[in-house]
Amino acid sequence: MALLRSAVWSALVSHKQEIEKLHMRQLFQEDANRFERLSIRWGSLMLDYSKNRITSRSMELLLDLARSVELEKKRDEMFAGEAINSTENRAVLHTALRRPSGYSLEVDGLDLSSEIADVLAQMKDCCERVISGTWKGYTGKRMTDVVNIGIGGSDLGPCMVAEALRPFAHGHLQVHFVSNIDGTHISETLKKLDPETTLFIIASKTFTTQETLTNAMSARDWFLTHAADKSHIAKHFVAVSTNRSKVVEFGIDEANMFRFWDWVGGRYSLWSSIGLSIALFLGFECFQELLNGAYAMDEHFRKEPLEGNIPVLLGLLGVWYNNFFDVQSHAVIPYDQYLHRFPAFLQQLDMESNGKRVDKQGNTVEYATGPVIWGEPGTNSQHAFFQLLHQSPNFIPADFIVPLKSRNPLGEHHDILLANCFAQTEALMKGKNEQEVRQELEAAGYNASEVNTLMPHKVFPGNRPTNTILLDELNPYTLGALIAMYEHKVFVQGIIWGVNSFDQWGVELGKQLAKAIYPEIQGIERVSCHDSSTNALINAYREARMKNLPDANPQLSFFDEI
Ligand code: G6Q
Repeated sequence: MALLRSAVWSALVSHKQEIEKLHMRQLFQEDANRFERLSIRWGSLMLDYSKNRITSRSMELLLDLARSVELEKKRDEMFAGEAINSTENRAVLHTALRRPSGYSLEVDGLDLSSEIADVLAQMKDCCERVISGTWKGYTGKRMTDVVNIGIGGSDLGPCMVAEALRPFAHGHLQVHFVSNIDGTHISETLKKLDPETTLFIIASKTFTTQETLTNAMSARDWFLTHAADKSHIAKHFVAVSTNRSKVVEFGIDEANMFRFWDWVGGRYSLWSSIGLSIALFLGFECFQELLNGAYAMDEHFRKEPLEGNIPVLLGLLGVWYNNFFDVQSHAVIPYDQYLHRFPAFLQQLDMESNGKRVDKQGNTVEYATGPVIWGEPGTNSQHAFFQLLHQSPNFIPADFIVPLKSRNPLGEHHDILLANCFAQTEALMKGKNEQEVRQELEAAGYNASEVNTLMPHKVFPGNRPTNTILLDELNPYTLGALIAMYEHKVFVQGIIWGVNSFDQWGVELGKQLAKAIYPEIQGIERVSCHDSSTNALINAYREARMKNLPDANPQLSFFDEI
């Protein structure tokens, strides 16, 4: 592999061996300006990356690595609309969705700026009518609830943003997200709703996704059992899709379809009309602010020299640990309850983008292409898995995301929250050595034998890297910037690893096999055509199903026909 054989890669391998034993404690002691050197203030966001296992030389080499793969050229190709999604022969232009209109860029013969502006105007109009109550349901009542039915990229982004920005909601509408094919998800959601005042958004780029269409059909059935007349669907169902004919086939009025385009990847689509649920819940102005924040980060990513470029630095630090320290996971810990879905959103963004086993040319890669992303809000996570972050044999880098201002300034809560956050990054960096543990135990009155027994358990190795991302506050603008920051970080890493970050063939096989198994589950014959494990599992369910649903008949469902 060219990357592994490159001079800069070898230099990084040697450099890692040289600095492996260096402790960050020592690096901080030796350099009073370490924070100044290794932090960036960018508007209302600050990145502190000083608590990483790096020296100036590490950063020089990592930046050389970025240059060696022509990162800047490839970044510009993405912004210019080149078909960088090579396996699907598509441009990757989620950045165009947040760019102020008036630019000139054509894709597939369409003028992007005016296309996007048209859809934004349609979204704005819809928001105004629904929020003001001029959009009426079939009995003349205003809408009180919006249900977004979608999955993956058509769910995770909007759901995460709606949760994160809940304090900005105008309060005239509640929003709900249904994604799981498990009937529990839609059933429990519908229990809370009144069909006369509920607006469903069927959000599906392809409009062929089994889970979404099944949930949409169930929502439509539920609606029609109350509304009776199919003509009422037009007042209660809208669609967000690239597939006009399937939307119409489903029975949704074409006027209620919000389009988007092939050059918007699912996990990058919250900026498109897939964000309609966000705009309805928060108001169109907030949605526009989200776009503005993301655009500002796009501009930073596009124009800032690499050494001061936040997504570039974050991407390189990830590569440093993933490829040179063989670290296989990365934690994301938001110190903000409103960001509780952020790690789940990032899991898809990062792992679906770069979890690839071949490079763009189809060659098997011989290096890791991305860690497992996981996390939970602080401080809950401190009482759950931080034990492993502090004392497991292998270290796990972590991002701490921290709004300085609380939306709920209640007593001492925010001070305590932030004290915990800063204490954790300090503890992870410094650790507690044998001498410190010994002194502490002796001071507490333990005898020599007790000290020796307890000591190994109480030592913290430290030297565990973290990035801290401070936001002045969490608002639509800063959230937009934060999401775009991670999108570009993922892009940077994809370029270094040489993979296509914008396809997702890995999700296909399971879907194909599910289509094959589905009729077998409903059949009357025992299944014997798979491996013994799969046969046994299918048959166990078939038998349970026959007992639980004796009247169930094999039936064709909507998605068999598509
Ligand atoms: C995202 C993926 C995937 C996709 C869902 C939903 O990048 O492509 O998560 O968003 O499978 O697809 P539809 O929007 O087509 O229903």
